[in-house]
Amino acid sequence: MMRFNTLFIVLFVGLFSTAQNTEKKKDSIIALDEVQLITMIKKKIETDMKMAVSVDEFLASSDNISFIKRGAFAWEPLLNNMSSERSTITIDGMHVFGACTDKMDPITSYVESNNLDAIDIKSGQEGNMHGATVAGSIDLKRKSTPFNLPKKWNGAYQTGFEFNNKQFFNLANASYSSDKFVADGSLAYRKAENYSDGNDDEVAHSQFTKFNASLGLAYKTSDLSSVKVEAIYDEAKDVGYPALPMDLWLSRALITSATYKQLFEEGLVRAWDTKVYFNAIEHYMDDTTRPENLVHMDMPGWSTTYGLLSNINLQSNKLSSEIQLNAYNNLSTAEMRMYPQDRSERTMFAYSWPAVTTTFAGLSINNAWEISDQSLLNFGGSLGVNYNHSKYVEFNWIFHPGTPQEKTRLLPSLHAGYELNINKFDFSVGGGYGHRAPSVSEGYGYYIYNSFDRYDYIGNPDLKNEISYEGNASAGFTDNKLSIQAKVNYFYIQNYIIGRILSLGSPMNYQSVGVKGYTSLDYSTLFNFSLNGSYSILNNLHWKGTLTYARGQDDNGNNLPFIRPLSYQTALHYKYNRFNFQTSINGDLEQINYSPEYGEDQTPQYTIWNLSADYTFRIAAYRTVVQVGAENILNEYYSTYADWGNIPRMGRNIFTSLKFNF
Ligand SMILES: [Cu+2]
Repeated sequence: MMRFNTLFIVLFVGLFSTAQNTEKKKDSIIALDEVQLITMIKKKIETDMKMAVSVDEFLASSDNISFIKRGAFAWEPLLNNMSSERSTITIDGMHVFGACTDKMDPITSYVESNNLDAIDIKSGQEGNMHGATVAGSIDLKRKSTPFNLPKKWNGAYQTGFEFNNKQFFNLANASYSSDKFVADGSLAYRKAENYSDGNDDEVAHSQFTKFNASLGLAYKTSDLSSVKVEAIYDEAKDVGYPALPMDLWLSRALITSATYKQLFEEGLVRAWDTKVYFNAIEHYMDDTTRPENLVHMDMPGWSTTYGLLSNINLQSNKLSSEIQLNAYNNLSTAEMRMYPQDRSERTMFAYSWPAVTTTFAGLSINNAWEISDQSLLNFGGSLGVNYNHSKYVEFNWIFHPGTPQEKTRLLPSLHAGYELNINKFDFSVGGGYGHRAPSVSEGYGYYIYNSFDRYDYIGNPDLKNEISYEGNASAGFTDNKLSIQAKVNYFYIQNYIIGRILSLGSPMNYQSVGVKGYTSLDYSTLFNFSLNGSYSILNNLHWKGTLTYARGQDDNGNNLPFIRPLSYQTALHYKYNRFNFQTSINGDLEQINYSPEYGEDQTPQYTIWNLSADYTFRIAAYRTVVQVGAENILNEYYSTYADWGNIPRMGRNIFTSLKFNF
């Protein structure tokens, strides 16, 4: 993969030619990139507690996201308490698929907080815009500087140190904006050593190193049109996964795209965006750092995706619509090579992903109809065709003799929701229906070792589509001091895909206790509830709180795994002159509804207390913020319901950061 190195140099040169800046005033500009006809929730990529967060830490601040953690790096996001196969995770609508059979590399691990502008999370079938889903969608929105800003150069540099794992990070981003030309670039580097838990014991194999660079160049081809090319290069090296029996030696991603955007001043069609994209990921695991392994396995994986995305925005008097065509082709291959400890001779070779092609094409339509000043109806649907092909089908034939090499599925989706605003109250109610295809592992995986329940997993190409029926509702109250909002959703998922013990076959990994095959349960149900409140106690003193509860059960009334117990967060924010002080307490109650059948044990309750302070000042013309804080101040020893193998979380962590805005 020589092209990675060339690209790296191009990015580097590109960035250093754009390294000085002035302050950003984006709000006053009406620009090409600001046209968004269907409203989106936009958030700044920082949390109340911490201004220098990782993408994972930022996502964690959303109340419908939880995480499976296999260490300190690359957490697997769970949307609505469902595993990542059930959501579509995209970068600006582009599909990127991880190359690790053990989920060491969710897509969120290939971006950085300084090349993102926002994360757009949609629950359930409302998230069908980028493809078939059950849980919803997470779209990572990259920074996109508008044309013709009053100040041509903008940027920021952020550095910091976290004491617990000696993490040192440097994040820089810069943009140039002129009448005809825009450039956006970012560089990020993080290096961390092993972290320590609440007993001050070092958690071995929890270090990581990550480098990320991105570049976007846009050119205005006419008053109302532009072209843009973008690239992200990400490299993670020497990443430990304390909860897994192996680590990561190297993971590299190249994510590229070219976009043509046309705006229209009048008429029904207001904007038309077309993007072609390519991304390639390579992933090399390493278990030679673990002396306890008697047999070594190399398990490299590769994932390559080509795609097309075309989006039209339509606007008539009271109705705005978005129509999107998604098409992509992905090839996922993973190998398993086994060696005895002296590595002199290879003893076994298998494809854990037998070169599986997934080709998807789908059309989605979403509409927002303003019925009156108080009420809005959102409705939409999509239809997709999903095609799979397994090149080395003989690996699938071992457990599913004679299964066809190819499989085509139709994936429909429908949703509708009604929103009502009366004075200070708002209400919504909605429903959805949708199918998803099994993932590559669920359909075609071969002996994928799951260290959580210690079974080897076998895919089943003949699995039925998972079918979701969903209902949701919310109610809220907002005035200038108090805001309170309650949300619920309920999913009834037919043909729910999960691993079940197979009587045939013997385990291949020496740690594993048996073989599980992916099968469909008749159905499963999932319920999610959240309550959010905020209150302005004084002008400069604010309170915020969140409570979430979820329940998941299979068709026998048994608990589903990785369902978050009752959890809470409460935070106070105080502003004094140029100082900000924040403190928060968060925790989960005891996990009552755990699932021994799927490898879970009961997790006790925990409470974490955090504190931070920041100060804003100027160094010459540069607005500078310095922050100091501590997470888990009381050094509590804990692990959560979703910590793989009950690995303990980080103990007390003092963090510092400094940010200059140019
Ligand atoms: Cu891996």
